[in-house]
Amino acid sequence: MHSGRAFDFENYHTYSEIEAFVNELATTSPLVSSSVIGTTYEGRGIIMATLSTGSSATKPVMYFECAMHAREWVTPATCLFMMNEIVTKYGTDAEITALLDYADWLITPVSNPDGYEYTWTTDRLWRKNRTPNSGPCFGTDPNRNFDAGFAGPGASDLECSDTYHGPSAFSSEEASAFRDVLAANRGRVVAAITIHSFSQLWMSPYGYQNALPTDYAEMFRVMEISVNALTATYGTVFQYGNIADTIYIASGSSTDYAYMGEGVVYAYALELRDTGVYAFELPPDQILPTATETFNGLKAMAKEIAAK
Ligand code: ING
Ligand code: ZN
Repeated sequence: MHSGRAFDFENYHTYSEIEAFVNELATTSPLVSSSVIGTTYEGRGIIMATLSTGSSATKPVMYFECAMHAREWVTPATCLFMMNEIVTKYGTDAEITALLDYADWLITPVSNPDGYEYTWTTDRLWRKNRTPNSGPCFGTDPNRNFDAGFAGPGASDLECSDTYHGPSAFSSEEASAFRDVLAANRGRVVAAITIHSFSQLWMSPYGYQNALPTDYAEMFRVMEISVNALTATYGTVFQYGNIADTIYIASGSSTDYAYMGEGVVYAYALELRDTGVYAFELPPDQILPTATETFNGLKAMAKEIAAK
């Protein structure tokens, strides 16, 4: 089995470094292939890693995506850490081996590369993508741009707002790429996980309204098990529940779309460390602990799904 590369999780990385890492994994590990799931306004490819034993086109699929919001830097690091763990430990770690034998893991480390690049070059706290609007302000919030209560409460009609929903549902490449990944794997997708920071939350639908989905009991059951595994790692406390009551009402999100549009019951939105001390600028020495505890939560989740 390939031993993986000693990727540096002690520092944050540019989008080109991230692309190079994914491509290197694809070149060196038979478990990994890389693909481009969309092309952004500025022409960047949105790169996705498919981790698969290659044995079946009918296996369950679990989709994970990070950095739909540009400034949430600990999230791409976490997506890359998960890839690295799976590649380096498949075949030796019994839990990881069972989880990759159970499902294909599709991982998009940076859903919004134009915004991510902009946080490196120009504005560290940029959130949206970088599409021009009719006025002077740039950007659509991809996590308000999905066809799930689109343009409802908790999304802004104002182009200058950080939660601008965009001119129409799926107008952004970032949201339509996510939609297309789920559609391409229709019938196989058992989990869709969107990873944000910060606030230490594990959340389920709905975001667009306070009413609870019919599958909420099962969503909650698996959430609780996942959060317990996360917290057991280093004691980091996470709150959990439906999006609307746990953080705020937000319409047009990927999580509601995965559930409402594609019927994915294990549709979760995570908010990683911290609770506001460093906020989006989490010190690099917290990358590894954050990624480790998050992956422990997600492995516990995957194990529960596999056992259903
Ligand atoms: N928080 C998320 C946001 O898009 C969220 C919270 C998650 C809302 C999932 C709706 C659905 O506002 C951050 N930090 O971006
Ligand atoms: Zn976010």
